[in-house]
Amino acid sequence: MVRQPTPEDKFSFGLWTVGWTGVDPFGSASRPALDPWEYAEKLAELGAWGVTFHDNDVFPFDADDAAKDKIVRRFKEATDRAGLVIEMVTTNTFTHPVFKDGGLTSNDRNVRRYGLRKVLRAVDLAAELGATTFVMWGGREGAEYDGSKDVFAAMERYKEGLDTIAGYIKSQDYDLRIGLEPKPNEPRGDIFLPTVGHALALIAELEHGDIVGLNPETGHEQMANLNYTHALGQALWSGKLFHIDLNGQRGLKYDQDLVFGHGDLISAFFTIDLVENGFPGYPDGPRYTGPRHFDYKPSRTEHMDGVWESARACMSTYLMLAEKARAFRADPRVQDAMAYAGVLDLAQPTLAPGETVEHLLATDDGFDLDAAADRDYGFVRLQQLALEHLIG
Ligand SMILES: [Mn+2]
Repeated sequence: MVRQPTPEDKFSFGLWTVGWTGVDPFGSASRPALDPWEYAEKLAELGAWGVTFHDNDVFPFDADDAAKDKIVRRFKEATDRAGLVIEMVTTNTFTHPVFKDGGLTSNDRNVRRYGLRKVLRAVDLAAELGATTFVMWGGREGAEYDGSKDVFAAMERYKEGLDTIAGYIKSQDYDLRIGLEPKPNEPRGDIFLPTVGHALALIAELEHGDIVGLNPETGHEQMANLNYTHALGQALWSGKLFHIDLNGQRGLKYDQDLVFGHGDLISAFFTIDLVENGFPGYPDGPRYTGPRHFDYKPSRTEHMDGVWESARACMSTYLMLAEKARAFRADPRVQDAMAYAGVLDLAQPTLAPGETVEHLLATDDGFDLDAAADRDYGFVRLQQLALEHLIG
């Protein structure tokens, strides 16, 4: 039996996750909508540490300043009372039809200016509520038709928008970093920044890229048939893993947003192994220490009881996998298998300290080509040991 989650576990949930009423492109709501503070209070009761939200998860798109202030104050009081941290805030630049061609990269300049104002106001709100991450998921930044978008211009505008927002954060002295959330498609046919790699490449071109990093989501990478754990690994290596969105996805289909672990379980195991235990060859290497944030949707077949059950399931799956990943690393058979496989040897630089290319070219190290070609790696045994720990 797995232990109860506590705030020390740093679990957090988007309000839009447990707050999803089941509206999808084919069906209307299958559950009632509660007030934002009701979701927050219940999440705290379940053992969550934090909550996150889009501006319009808390107040309606058309709320005036007075109505906005009132509802935000009430929400903040409820989270304070429940002991919850508002760790991340994000903007909705996808629901309203004005954003049908994007916010920062719409072909319509007036929409881009409007979108930028909406994002900057949400940045103010994030700072005011004490959030330290500002996620930007550009779900409508993209196209269905290649002829409809000048991609060079779109990258220019994306860069301009991000630098404007990051520059504003710096000018206001906010303790806030931006986390870009890549996704390959849905709702647009093709979304800009479809993968973690694309986002890293754009960040490298920014003027204020030092405070822009990533918020990779399990299912978003897996929808592109990519390896989520590798995406986290490369983002960590780049010093850009600012936030994570954990959920479940089963293969190449629509964005399922399943409970964490209800998709590719062995991939989830290695995700948690990386998050909890770090890189095997670098005990002092970069680690992810941020919130364990879930971005999933309780299936629309579930009543409210099932909603809370699914939130519990995300946390309990995480805790079970963390326990199993620790046991995996501590198992002497695993350590032997890792040594046999050469996993730790990869951390050794290929050239000796100070060695020149000329020296490398002048020697053959007495290299035995046939023996090296004949080498066994034993990766299968290592993987089976992981499976034993996972389900044995
Ligand atoms: Mn997400």
